[in-house]
Amino acid sequence: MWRNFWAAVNGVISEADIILEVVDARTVAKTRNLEIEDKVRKKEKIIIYVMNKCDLASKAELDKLKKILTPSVFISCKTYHGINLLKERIRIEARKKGLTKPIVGVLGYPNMGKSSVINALSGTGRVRTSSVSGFTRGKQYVTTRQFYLIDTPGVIPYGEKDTVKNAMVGINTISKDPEYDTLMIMKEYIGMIESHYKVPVNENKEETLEKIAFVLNCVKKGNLPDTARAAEIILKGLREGKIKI
Ligand SMILES: Nc1nc2c(ncn2[C@@H]2O[C@H](COP(=O)(O)OP(=O)(O)OP(=O)(O)O)[C@@H](O)[C@H]2O)c(=O)[nH]1
Ligand SMILES: [Mg+2]
Repeated sequence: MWRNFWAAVNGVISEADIILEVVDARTVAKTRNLEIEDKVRKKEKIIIYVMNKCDLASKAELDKLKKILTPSVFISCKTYHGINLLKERIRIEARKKGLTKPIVGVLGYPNMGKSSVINALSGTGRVRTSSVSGFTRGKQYVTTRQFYLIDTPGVIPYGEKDTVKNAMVGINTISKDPEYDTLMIMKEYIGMIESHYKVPVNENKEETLEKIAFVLNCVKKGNLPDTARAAEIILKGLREGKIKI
């Protein structure tokens, strides 16, 4: 993990010609980082918004976003949707600056798919990916015929503690308190988890979690609901897109 987040981010921005900000297409507003965007602009570098995991997002939402953020490319590293468009977009932006082989830095929160984007762009499994957030530990350089790519560890800026966001999109895959995180998500996104498990929405979220535990067959001795285990399953379902955001 980078010790000094901003020093590291600044370093990559200085080094690169183009920055790909990788965000989760399901929750773009929550997974983009305005401070990073501001720094990229101040250094007069080019930013391309890369909405990844669009295989998990709703098309109507994506169409709306397309108009707001430019230049943006919607991709899926799972289905390879949009990868050629992304390559083309990088080439177009590079040409505007007179560059033939640009240095492309990839930034974003943990678990957004930065390393997967590098692999998709290079056409090889050059860097390792993982469903555990905070997997990439240091900067990694990958050279392809067209680009110099820099993979970076996704880091949450110090002080940012949006539990709901972090748990829901897997920015933080190792939750310190899965039950608490799940209850908070249920409070913020009324009905999202309930409708997936076909249980009624109830003011009392603890009761709902108990019901879901039974649905999931998470039961402890004495036929008691194992809400901690149920919460872990729910958070995993959200991260992996099984539960629709
Ligand atoms: N469904 C889906 N999953 C994806 C996609 N891209 C990446 N993933 C998954 O998301 C997880 C994180 O991917 P990584 O590429 O390791 O993410 P990262 O941003 O490099 O993560 P850190 O190195 O931890 O910061 C992995 O389990 C990937 O398989 C995508 O387009 N769709
Ligand atoms: Mg990575």
